[in-house]
Amino acid sequence: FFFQAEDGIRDNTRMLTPTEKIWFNGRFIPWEEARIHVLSHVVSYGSSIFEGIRCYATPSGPAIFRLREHIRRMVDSSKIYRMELPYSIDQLAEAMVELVRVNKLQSCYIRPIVLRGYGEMGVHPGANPIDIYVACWEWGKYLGEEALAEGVDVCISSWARLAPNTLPALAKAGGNYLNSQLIRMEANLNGYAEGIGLDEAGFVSEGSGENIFVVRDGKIHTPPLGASVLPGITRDTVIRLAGDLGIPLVETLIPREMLYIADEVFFTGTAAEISPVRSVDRIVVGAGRRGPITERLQKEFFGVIDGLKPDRYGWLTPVPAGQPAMAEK
Ligand code: PPE
Repeated sequence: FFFQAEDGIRDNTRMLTPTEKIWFNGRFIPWEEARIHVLSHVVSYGSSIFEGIRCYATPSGPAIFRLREHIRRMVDSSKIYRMELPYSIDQLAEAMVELVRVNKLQSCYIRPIVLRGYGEMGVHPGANPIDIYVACWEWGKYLGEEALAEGVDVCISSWARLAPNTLPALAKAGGNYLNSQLIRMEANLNGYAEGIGLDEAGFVSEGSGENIFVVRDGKIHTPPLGASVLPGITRDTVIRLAGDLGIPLVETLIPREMLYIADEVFFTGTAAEISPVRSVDRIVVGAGRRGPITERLQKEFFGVIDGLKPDRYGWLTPVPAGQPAMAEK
């Protein structure tokens, strides 16, 4: 055996519950048929890019949060990796709306994946096809049910984030998540909910699957894109909401010890939403529970996504009820 202790992350809440259909290269196929060959380029070389998008149940039906912004980041990721996408942003948006509709879900997590497929072997992607899949399923709270109210205990990882000029952090590529896996496994094994990666220079970068924000004296700080962070859609959302609420916010380099002396720390992400952090390296952050600025931002955020506050930025794409417009082939 390689390992001394149970890592405590094998819980049932992560088990996938299949839905009916998955979108594959322009048509819907049954969930079970969305398979790839083991010698597909992506398996050996990590050549995939993906997105994570949430669809929320609102009083007027299901609505996808910031769909176009997610698709735009997917297009950006594919451009960085020289993967030509054979579909337009409009076609991809329509596919995702239809996917939620054919699977008859009120709320779900949507996972588009672009991968280099099967054909040639070798590092150079060559003539391997670029295949696009979009799946969706019901996904609960990422860092546990209580996390949104109580906050989570986190640590600084001994693993650093991707250094510039190694793997591009602005791309949401499958391969980047090897780094995330190391961070997350180490943190969970040591009894923390999540780990925070520092950038190559030693400044705070982000969590294994979340951006990070630090509050001190009423001002919010978040690392700039140059600190090896993913340009998070929720990060952008919080920046906009803080502006609206008149809370000062700066994108600036954050030294590690700033986390220890912060009044509030919180994560943002599609899966994690806005999750407070109550301790870092066993040092209590602020009062050791969700702080007032975190709570105000959560209220605003959940107000919009639950359809209870006006969608003043047009962030919600409704999923119309009724017969699917796109043929189910
Ligand atoms: N940083 C990383 C490394 C990251 O993976 C995410 C999302 C974010 C920041 C926040 O980005 P955004 O979702 O656009 O606000 N992580 C996705 C995948 C999580 C997973 O375990 O899979 C997510 O939250 O959907």
